[in-house]
Amino acid sequence: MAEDQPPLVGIIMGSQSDWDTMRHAADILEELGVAHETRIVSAHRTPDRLYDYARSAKSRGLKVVIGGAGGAAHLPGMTAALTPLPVLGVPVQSKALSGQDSLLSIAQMPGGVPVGTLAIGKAGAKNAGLLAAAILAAFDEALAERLDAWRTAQTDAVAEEPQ
Ligand code: RP5
Repeated sequence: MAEDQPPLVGIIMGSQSDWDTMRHAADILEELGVAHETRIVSAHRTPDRLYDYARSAKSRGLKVVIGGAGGAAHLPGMTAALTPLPVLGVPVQSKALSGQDSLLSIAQMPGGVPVGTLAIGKAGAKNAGLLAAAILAAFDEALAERLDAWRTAQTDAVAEEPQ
């Protein structure tokens, strides 16, 4: 369904090595039928690609950008500096510091340039997908109903007693 539509959410990540984490954002958007694209865009290794991506994101029809990076994780912040779109940041769990470095790099933005920072790792990527969907759902009743159904199914799946 969503594959035929122009992407509304851009999922970008600093490296191929981030995909294991960031695919959880893509999976949720897929499940909810939200058209999205995925790209490797590194703030440090491909700065021109970052500039082009962020500068053109809005005019290409994207509504939300999810950026995931680890270590000196400047990707979400630099993206937020270059686009007026809402940017959600996912701190990828780094080897050296378990993602504490990523978290602080993404969360500690200067006032005036916001990045909506999620949790470290898989939970953060999943929640970034859900949050992007919730932002879009404010203007899309059909998506709001799918998101409600997803949340109800999650609630119903919680057993009262451990097995
Ligand atoms: C960051 O450096 C990426 O976001 C990644 O999390 C981290 C390590 O990248 P690789 O050395 O695995 O490519 O830019």
